[in-house]
Amino acid sequence: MSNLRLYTFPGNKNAWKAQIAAEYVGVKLDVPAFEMGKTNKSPQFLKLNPNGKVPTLQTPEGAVWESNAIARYVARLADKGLFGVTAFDAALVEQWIEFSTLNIDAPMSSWLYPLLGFMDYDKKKEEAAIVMVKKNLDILDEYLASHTYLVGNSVTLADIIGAANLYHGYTKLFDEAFRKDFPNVQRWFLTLVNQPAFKNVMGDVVLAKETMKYTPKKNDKAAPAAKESKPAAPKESKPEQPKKESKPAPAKEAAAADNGEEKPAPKPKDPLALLPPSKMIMDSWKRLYSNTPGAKFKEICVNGLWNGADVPNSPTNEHFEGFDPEGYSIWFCEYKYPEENTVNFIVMNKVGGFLQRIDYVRKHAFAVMSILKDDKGQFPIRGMWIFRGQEIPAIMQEECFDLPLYEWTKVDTNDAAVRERISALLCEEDKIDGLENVEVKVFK
Ligand SMILES: N[C@@H](CCC(=O)N[C@@H](CS)C(=O)NCC(=O)O)C(=O)O
Repeated sequence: MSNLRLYTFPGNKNAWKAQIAAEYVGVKLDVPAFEMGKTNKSPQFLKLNPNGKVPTLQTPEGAVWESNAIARYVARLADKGLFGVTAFDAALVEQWIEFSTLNIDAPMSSWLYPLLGFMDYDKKKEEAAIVMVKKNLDILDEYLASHTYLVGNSVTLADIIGAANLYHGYTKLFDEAFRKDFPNVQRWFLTLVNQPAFKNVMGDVVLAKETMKYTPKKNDKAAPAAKESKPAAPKESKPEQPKKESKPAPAKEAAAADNGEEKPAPKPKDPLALLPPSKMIMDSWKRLYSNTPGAKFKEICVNGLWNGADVPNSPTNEHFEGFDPEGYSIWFCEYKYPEENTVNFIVMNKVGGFLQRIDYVRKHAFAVMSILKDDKGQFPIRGMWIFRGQEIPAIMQEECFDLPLYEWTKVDTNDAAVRERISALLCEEDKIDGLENVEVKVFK
């Protein structure tokens, strides 16, 4: 047992910086069990690092976060030359750390993250990022033409951080043709990652066969060709497009209609507000869902969905009237490309991003999205949604580019098996469809 605990998910190149430094200085870093999105958002973790990010190092004196700071701290725990020998060496180590972080890691992240689904893809931004990466690799390549390591004649923290920062480049982005332009950087990188201290942490490094490419999804707004096309219609229904008159009138027209007096354009009408009134109030359902204590969840909330229920702890003694199949519909959804979902926190970000992007439909929708785990190491995403009306709200069909990535099935709410599955999803049961229920995100 060490008195240093490094919080990270496995394979985090930012955590490797400290882990490789620890190999050189002969220090042990414990890596506790960690679940992205859970461990790092817990109150205990946020006391260590209010950013909720990893890596974070817990030491007897307190916590350190930011991977370079953690690596510097670890590298100073014993003098093994990781900052060189002289003050000038130490300055060069810092120089190359800054260069690698700001001039290589930053543009490389702008290139890579959209390909991994962390950010929206933009071809122009990708091109600009590649230009920056190449420009800075040129500088590094020229320097390494006459230097074995970045500073002095042995490995320093600059090499450790530099190589960690290039890991995703060499394994995902730089194909053979790209690598050929930077022979000295490649020689230096391969020398480092084949050192036992690096290998113990990083494992075998396999160079990219081809450059990871952006694969536009059908109707993805980032894909230029898909811009004009509409999302695919859900499986069992043809959703209505919003009526023309629901679009805002241009400001000029509105002003003209008012005898030349300037007037702001009218707000677009909400087509769902025009539906016949329903006894079921979406907000009331959400309060029932949120206020029901866990121990009584099935009895009060799930049962209440079908039969109505008093909302627990309601200061106004609110009663939820129960599901109204005429005013509302329930849908199951399933992500169509589970083979993409192999890293759990990326999948969680994918679902979290989807739900954040549809804030505009909150009044009319409720969802429980489960991230499951199958025996192929994939994370299927399946969920249940309640929508006002009989269709997926038209605004969502127009605006939401996540929608066509899922198969949508409107369900028969009188079917006992359907109700059973809705109950399992709402209750966040350990197994959904026989698969482990790893994480649940709720839209409410
Ligand atoms: N500049 C930071 C970056 C830390 C960071 O962004 N960590 C990501 C994982 S690579 C994270 O913990 N994200 C979780 C979140 O943002 O909720 C460092 O080098 O440590």
